Amino acid sequence: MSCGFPHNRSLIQSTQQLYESMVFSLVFAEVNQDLQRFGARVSGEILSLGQECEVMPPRLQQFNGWGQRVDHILTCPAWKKLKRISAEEGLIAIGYERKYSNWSRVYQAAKLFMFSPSSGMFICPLAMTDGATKVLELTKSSGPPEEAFSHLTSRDPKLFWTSGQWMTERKGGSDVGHGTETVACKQDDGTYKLFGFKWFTSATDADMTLALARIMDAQGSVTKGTQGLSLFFLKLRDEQGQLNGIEVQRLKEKLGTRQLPTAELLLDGAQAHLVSQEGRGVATIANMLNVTRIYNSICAMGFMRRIVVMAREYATQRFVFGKFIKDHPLHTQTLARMEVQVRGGFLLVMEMVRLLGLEETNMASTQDSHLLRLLASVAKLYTGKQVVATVSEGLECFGGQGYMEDTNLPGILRDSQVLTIWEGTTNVLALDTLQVLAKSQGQVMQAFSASVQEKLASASDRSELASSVQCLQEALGRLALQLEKLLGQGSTSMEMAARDLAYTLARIYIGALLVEHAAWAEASPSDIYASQRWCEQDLCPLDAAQQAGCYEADALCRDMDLVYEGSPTYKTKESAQASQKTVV
Ligand code: MFK
Repeated sequence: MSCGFPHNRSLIQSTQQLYESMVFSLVFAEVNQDLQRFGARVSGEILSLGQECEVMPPRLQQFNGWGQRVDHILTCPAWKKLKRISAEEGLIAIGYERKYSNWSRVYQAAKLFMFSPSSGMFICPLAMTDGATKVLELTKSSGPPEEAFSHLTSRDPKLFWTSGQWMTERKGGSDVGHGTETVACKQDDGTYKLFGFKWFTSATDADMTLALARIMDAQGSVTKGTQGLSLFFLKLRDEQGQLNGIEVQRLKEKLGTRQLPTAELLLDGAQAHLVSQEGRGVATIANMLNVTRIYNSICAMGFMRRIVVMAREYATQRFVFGKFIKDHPLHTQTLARMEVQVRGGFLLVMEMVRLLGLEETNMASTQDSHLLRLLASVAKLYTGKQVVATVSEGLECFGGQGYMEDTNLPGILRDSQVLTIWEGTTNVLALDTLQVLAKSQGQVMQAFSASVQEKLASASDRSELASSVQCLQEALGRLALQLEKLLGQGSTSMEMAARDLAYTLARIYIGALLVEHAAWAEASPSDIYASQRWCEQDLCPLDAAQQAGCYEADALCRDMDLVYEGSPTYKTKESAQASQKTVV
């Protein structure tokens, strides 16, 4: 009996693995067919609709011919068609129908990855729609929010709704706990009326939105800070098309994403429904943020893949200095470096989506859940930075043509720039990463290390990957050492290290994913090479900066002096403080 048990267990395990791989093959075959069909639609119909949106940006018609305030946001036919296509293709529905169980999110992300760089930024309303759907699914609110769920997940273009996400106010969009001034007044029927000013609302042609506000008590008081915020659902228009106590003040003039109607809104008694517990608005909308951050990363990878493919094909046609530019070694090296970034970032994004799928089908382990929370922030900040660098490099690959509007290339750079900003800037997300690590008291870091080690173990018998595995293991060791050191250095040092820490996590995790992928039986020699090239870079920038003394106590003072040398404002403040001290 005692020797039979392990034997039976391994038999059960291998039967289970066989079953899982059969299920996976069936899912893949079915999904792949749809992706092939969708690819043709993206490169034809969707691409030309996206381009039409770029040249026909939205307009605001504030008054009708009789001087009445109407605040109509006028979008072009192509924008409306993209909404219909999103419903038909199930771009949101796939994630919630869960026909392919935990793989549904991967399937959905693959379609979004294909759709996003051609979609004229329609990916933005989809991001917020998916995030809102997630919140409504989790909060299980009854009444209008419950009805909204079926619209958001509909495949019927006539029924399909998009959602907004209203967080940003005049004081900004990062510190919403202190910046939110919108108040909610309870009505006798249990609904609320919202009053306030939303400074940056994306895709304001949406059907509904989720918005943060402070509930005002009978004495007219509100609770300050994050714990005073609650989350509300509201429809933008009533059945007759009249705005719901909302005035559109103006559309924003933006560097990019001009296809999107982004507006400043005055809420003047907008009817709304509470969907979070009172005072739990931020924690509840965080579920939406995690989804929109994943979309942000998908969008970044979509743009990166698009520019690399375009630059690669151009290199086979552009003839200069006696040969095609593909035959110039330096140019090929430049493209190869970009290609490594795209392959690595893509694996990171898909891994995150795989984890999301597991979590939503109750198949995630604790390690998976910790990783998902960590990676959503790390991937957003890392891919947001990478896309700007890669697209900028990509434009350069076209020489002067990359700078010409009629090539449609500059628009990619403009649209990419927003990916570092919305849904949290790089530094806000770096601090969030720090918070995630600190709050879990080591569990998230443990999950990270264990996952990296598991991935590296899959390459243990591959000699061509040995040096990459070694580099990653060394980097993981240095990361652990530096984290321990930082713990003893205090909170200012920790904060100063946050960005380098997030970059270290990204580089090590992407490296592990590339190695795991390269160790796969069906990997190509280029997959192996890509993992080797990735691991040649500094995988632990945290270590290098710590060694250089960047996080030491006096580093902040020196950074301040360096940055503000010659600043008239800073000087004035300094002397004002000095004179105050003298007076005291
Ligand atoms: C292609 C993609 C297109 C996307 C289009 C979207 C366009 C929309 C444009 C915009 O709306 S831009 C607005 C961008 N603003 C942000 O992204 C917010 C940036 N700020 C943050 O991320 C802050 O960290 C945050 C406001 C979320 C919280 O700061 P606080 O007020 O200091 O709260 P705190 O104490 O950190 O968190 C409150 C609770 O939420 C805590 O839970 P507990 O109360 O239970 O302890 C946190 O653990 C939880 N929480 C915060 N972030 C979370 C989270 N939970 C899960 N996941 C997260 N990411």
